[in-house]
This record gives sequence, C-alpha cells and structure tokens, in this order.
Amino acid sequence: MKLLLAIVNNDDAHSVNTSLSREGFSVTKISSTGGFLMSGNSTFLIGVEDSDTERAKEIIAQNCKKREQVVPNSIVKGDPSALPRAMMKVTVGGATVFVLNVEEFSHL
Ligand code: 2BA
Repeated sequence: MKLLLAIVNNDDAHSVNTSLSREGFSVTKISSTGGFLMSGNSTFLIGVEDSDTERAKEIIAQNCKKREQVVPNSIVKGDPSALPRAMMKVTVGGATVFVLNVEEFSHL
C-alpha cells in the first residue's frame, strides 16, 4: 500500500477531490500553506493499493492546471524590504506528489 501526499493549488482542489472520490478513492484534504508564496494550497492524503497508484496520480494530473502568477521580486530574493518592488512571474499549479510506502494501515 502507498500513501500519496499531493499538494495542489486551491483553485484545483475541488475538482481533484470530487474526481478522486467519484472513482472510489478515499481522500483526506488538509488546508496548507506554500512556504514560498505563503498562500493557501491543499494537501491531499490518499491511501491506495499499489496497483491504483498510477491511476490516482493520473486523476490528480488531469485536474491540476499550471498557470503563471505575478509576485513581487522581493519574495524571490528573500528580502521583503527590497525596493523598488519589481514583479516577476512564477509558475504555480500542477501538483507536487510524494509517494510513500505504508507499513501498516488499520481502521480501529
Ligand atoms: P510554494 O512553496 O508556495 O511554491 C509555489 C511555486 O513557487 C512553486 O510551485 C514554484 O513554481 C515556485 N517556487 C517555489 N520556490 C521557489 C524559489 N525558491 N524560487 C523561485 N520559485 C519558487 P511548485 O513547485 O509547483 O510547488 C507548489 C507547492 O508545493 C509549494 O508552494 C509547496 O507548498 C509545495 N512543494 C513543492 N515542492 C515541495 C517540496 N520539495 N517539499 C514540500 N513541499 C513542496
């Protein structure tokens, strides 16, 4: 068994959630915050049989769109007081997925 940790943009979270559930995956959604942009995203915990891992990843990929976001250059340089605040584009969206081996799974 595997545990998928999938970090997705909040704009895609609803469709990821409903698409996974529709195909019978059990999902826990946690509200999270990206360390770089410091904006909200969603982290899904999905316990799956090994043979279903690829299908779960496929569903996540189908529902997560990459998009560009304009952020102050100072975020990128790590100096919030930097002036002038030039803007730059950062690619956001898609999904960041970790696949972990599960040692034990139980409903107690
Ligand atoms: P954030 O940390 O808010 O990052 C949002 C997007 O900003 C990233 O998208 C990436 O395109 C860009 N970015 C991040 N760090 C950067 C940097 N130092 N310089 C320039 N651009 C940077 P993604 O890579 O798709 O990541 C989306 C979210 O997934 C991240 O939100 C974070 O919450 C999570 N994430 C990504 N990689 C991770 C990792 N290795 N470990 C834990 N969480 C991760």
